[in-house]
Amino acid sequence: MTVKHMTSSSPTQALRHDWTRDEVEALLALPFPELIFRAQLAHRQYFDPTKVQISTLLSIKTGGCPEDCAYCPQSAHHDRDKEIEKLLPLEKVIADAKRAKEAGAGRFCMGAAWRAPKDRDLDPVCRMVEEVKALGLETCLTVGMLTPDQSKRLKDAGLDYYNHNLDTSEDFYGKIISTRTYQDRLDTLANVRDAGINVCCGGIIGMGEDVSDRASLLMTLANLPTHPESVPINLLVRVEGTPLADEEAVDPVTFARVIATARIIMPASHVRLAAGRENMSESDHALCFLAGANSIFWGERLLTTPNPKENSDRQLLNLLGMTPMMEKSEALAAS
Ligand code: SAM
Ligand code: DTB
Ligand code: SF4
Repeated sequence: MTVKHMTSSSPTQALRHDWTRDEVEALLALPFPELIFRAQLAHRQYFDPTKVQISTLLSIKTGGCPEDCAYCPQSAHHDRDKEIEKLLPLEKVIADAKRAKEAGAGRFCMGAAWRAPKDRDLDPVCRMVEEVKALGLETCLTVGMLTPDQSKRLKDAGLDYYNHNLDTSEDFYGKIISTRTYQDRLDTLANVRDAGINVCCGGIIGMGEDVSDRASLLMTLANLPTHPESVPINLLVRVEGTPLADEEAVDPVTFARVIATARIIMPASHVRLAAGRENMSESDHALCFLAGANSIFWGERLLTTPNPKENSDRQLLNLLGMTPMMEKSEALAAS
């Protein structure tokens, strides 16, 4: 039996880019049932709420990164005895992408532990993008800061999405990263957007930020000239050896509030329940989907840390009566 999802009865609202921090903070603080109701109305204006976009990650260059991001297991600044890997060979990337496609992924996201690629690094990366695209997968890349020219080269290679997170509020940023500025991040996002590549940009919850930092991050994302097409909301993976290893855990309702608020203020974007799913129960996941998340990473590894196995994600989607969104056209009217 096919069940058509109920759409919202109100007409689609225009996308807003003038949110204030107070407005976003007020959404985050709504009584939970009211917040979830509003998020569901927003979700149904643009998407089938039973569909989930599926991406798979591959770390194409792991470890030894010169940046000092306090959350990241790949930073060379943290005292971690981890092996540094060189850029993966093209054949390995193609084999992994084929496997991801067979497992049901629609998008393949390649990440490198670089501050910014050198121009010569981009030659092999462009080949990877071309070959993954030729398999019929959407391509996504996250390799650090990009110049306008580098962004254009990647667009010409067939890159569909570029992931570059703002991670937190501008005020809190300096407590987490000292080797680059918030403006550096915004500049790369503008270069990527100007090159005609879709933007994937979000942040991390659970780094010791307060509720006004969360509001400020979400406000900045929604007030970009165009909403990011994908908004990954990561729950901090507390990795031993990183400065944030002992941060306090965030409760599932607080996390779902962030997802619901992102859904309300960026209703046409894919909101991804990104890192941090490994320790979430089925009901925690359900809460996030009810709050408007409609994208996940699929496959047993994120970049360096574990993610739920495909089989347990299949069981989860079956339990919830949800199915993978295979076609871009399945987003009803995403901008
Ligand atoms: N080096 C590039 C950069 O920083 O843009 C690309 C790779 S970086 C690992 C991609 C993103 O992963 C970061 O922006 C951050 O949001 C997320 N991330 C890294 N470590 C994380 C952790 N321990 N928990 C949650 N998210 C994390
Ligand atoms: C994003 O927002 N989350 C992904 C992806 N974009 C590149 C990365 C999560 C990394 C988690 C820590 C790790 O596995 O190393
Ligand atoms: Fe490097 Fe990216 Fe990790 Fe920061 S988040 S240390 S830039 S790999």
